[in-house]
Amino acid sequence: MVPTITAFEQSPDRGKGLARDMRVRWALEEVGRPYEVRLVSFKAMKQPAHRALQPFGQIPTYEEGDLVLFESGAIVLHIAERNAGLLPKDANGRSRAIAWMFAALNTLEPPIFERSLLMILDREKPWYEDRLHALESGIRNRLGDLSRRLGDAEWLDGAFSAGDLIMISVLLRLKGSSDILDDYPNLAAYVARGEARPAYRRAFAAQLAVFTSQAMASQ
Ligand SMILES: N[C@@H](CCC(=O)N[C@@H](CS)C(=O)NCC(=O)O)C(=O)O
Repeated sequence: MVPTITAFEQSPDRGKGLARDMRVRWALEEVGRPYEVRLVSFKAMKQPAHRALQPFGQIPTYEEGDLVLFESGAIVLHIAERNAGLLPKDANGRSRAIAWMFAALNTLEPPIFERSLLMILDREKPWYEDRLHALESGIRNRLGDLSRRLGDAEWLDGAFSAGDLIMISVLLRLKGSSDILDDYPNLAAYVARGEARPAYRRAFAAQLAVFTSQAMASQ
């Protein structure tokens, strides 16, 4: 059965990989599963029909037969559990890969995402610079720890896994809006390795195509 995911009809970054359908597309590409995409407007996202799929009125969602899922991490975990290629075969290795998914979503993504929101919404506030500084110093602490753990390894724990997929997806948000990652060369190289994967490139192209085709249609 071909799953259907939802994505932004109008994305703030115009399909440059930051919206969270990207990580779901990437996971599906990694395991070789075709998928369909239903684009939703900001207005439609907040209507009851979409909230039945995603209680918070957000994207992405995932529908496959009777199953409806929300939360990008849960969706990627589902894909990784049902298809070969994103989780190690041994039980302990699987648990460790899942721990890295949680680390990315719980420990890294909150301050990184809050920094992005701050830069969009609060630039004019008198406390903007102080808050930015506090967030960036917290982010740098986390990146330092992550960088020391990764060392010169290719991926976080053995072969590429769903843990790397989510971690790289989260770190990518820093790339477009700062040069923070450049201070951690092994993390910058780690992110670049993720972006170079054919599955990532296919997913990125598919997300971007939504917006390039809209631009062409409006000409
Ligand atoms: N924790 C959720 C976050 C989902 C989320 O924030 N989605 C954003 C797009 S990346 C969204 O729909 N934003 C519009 C809104 O919140 O109104 C997940 O990982 O799926």
